[in-house]
Amino acid sequence: MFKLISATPSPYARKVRIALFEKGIPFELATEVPWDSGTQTPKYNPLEKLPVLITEQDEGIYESSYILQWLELKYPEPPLLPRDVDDILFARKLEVLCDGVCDAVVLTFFERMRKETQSPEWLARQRRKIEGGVREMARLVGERRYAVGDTFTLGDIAVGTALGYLRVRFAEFDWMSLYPKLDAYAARLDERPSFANSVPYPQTIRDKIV
Ligand SMILES: N[C@@H](CCC(=O)N[C@@H](CS)C(=O)NCC(=O)O)C(=O)O
Repeated sequence: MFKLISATPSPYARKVRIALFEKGIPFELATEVPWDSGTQTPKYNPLEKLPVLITEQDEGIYESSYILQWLELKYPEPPLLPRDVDDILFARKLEVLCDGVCDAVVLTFFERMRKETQSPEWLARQRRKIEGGVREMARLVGERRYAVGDTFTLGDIAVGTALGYLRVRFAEFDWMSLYPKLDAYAARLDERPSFANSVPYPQTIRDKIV
């Protein structure tokens, strides 16, 4: 059986959890704090980041977009990528955008840890990316039920997990009022069992990071 190294707030790990669930692939969930010295993450990923999907041969597969592609190629049914080439590229574009928003939230989280030495310029830059990224998500998803085409795909995984992460780590941004259609879309996604079973929440980090 697969094992997945995951963290409770991680949007990247949640992408993989949702893909595994939607594909009906059983896995053992290993919840860790990637920043703490006790984590198994560096044993499997020299970049020391989770998620890591560990195979039965004890091989670590890492980087959420790569894991999703790996799963799609090895376990094509049910597909999480659309069939049409332009639709595939649109779903991947959404993933790039949403991962970028999450990256900006992570950078904000750690900059805020610096307390009195934190940089307002750096925080403003990340905030622009987050706000601009969500504005673009709202534009790209529009009023559709699914982000791409008429079925659930990687596009929905990307947008839904990024928006879920904002609720945990960047709650001061009220994107729900700014983009009520995006909010309604996110609420529909949250009803899916794969989303409901992986609702993110904060973790206690014990080691010093920055
Ligand atoms: N681009 C990576 C990002 C993964 C990532 O940043 N994971 C965080 C947890 S949410 C982590 O493990 N960070 C530890 C570190 O950067 O050293 C992916 O999509 O998998």
